[in-house]
This record gives sequence, C-alpha cells and structure tokens, in this order.
Amino acid sequence: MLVGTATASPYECSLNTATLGNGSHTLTAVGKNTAGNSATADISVTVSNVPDTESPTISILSPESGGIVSGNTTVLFDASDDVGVVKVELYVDGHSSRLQRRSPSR
Ligand SMILES: [Ca+2]
Repeated sequence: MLVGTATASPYECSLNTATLGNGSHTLTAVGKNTAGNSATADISVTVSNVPDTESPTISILSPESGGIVSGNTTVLFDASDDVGVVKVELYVDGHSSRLQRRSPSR
C-alpha cells in the first residue's frame, strides 16, 4: 500500500507504524525522474510497538477556571503522553462515557 509521496528534497514521508501489525515489514522506495524512468529500493524493518498503558495528561490552560467568557473564546489545552496524543476533545456540560472509560479511576 502507498503510504506517502515526496516530491521535493528532503524526500521524506511519515510512516505511522501504529497502523501496521507488530512484526516484519518491507519498506519499498520508488524513485521516478522526469522521463518516467524509475528505480526501487527495499529494506526490511521490524515493527515493535509496545501497548500504551499510561493515560495522557490533560489540562485547560485558558480560560481560567471560574473565568467569565463571551463571544468566540479560544480554549487552550496542555496535553502530553509518553507515546503520543492523538487528539483533544472539548465538551461543554458533560462528556462521553467512551472518553471516561479511557481515563484511570482515581
Ligand atoms: Ca501513554
């Protein structure tokens, strides 16, 4: 499957290995020139993603708790994770149980 295309130097693509299974995979690079000539190069890599068992940390930096807001207000978050934050969701007056289940009980 094609996972990326680079058209200018530095030629690089981002590969999210979380979308691949753990184990051996072959990376194939195909270079093409303006005349349509091509060349390929293969390497073998082993994907080894450990399960992410640590919950992320999240806080709201702005506005401050108890603050008065009006109009269009930007809400600023601070989020971090030892593996990676995929997204931050903002809810008003409650949030989904799906998100609640991901958080550790304290
Ligand atoms: Ca984590």
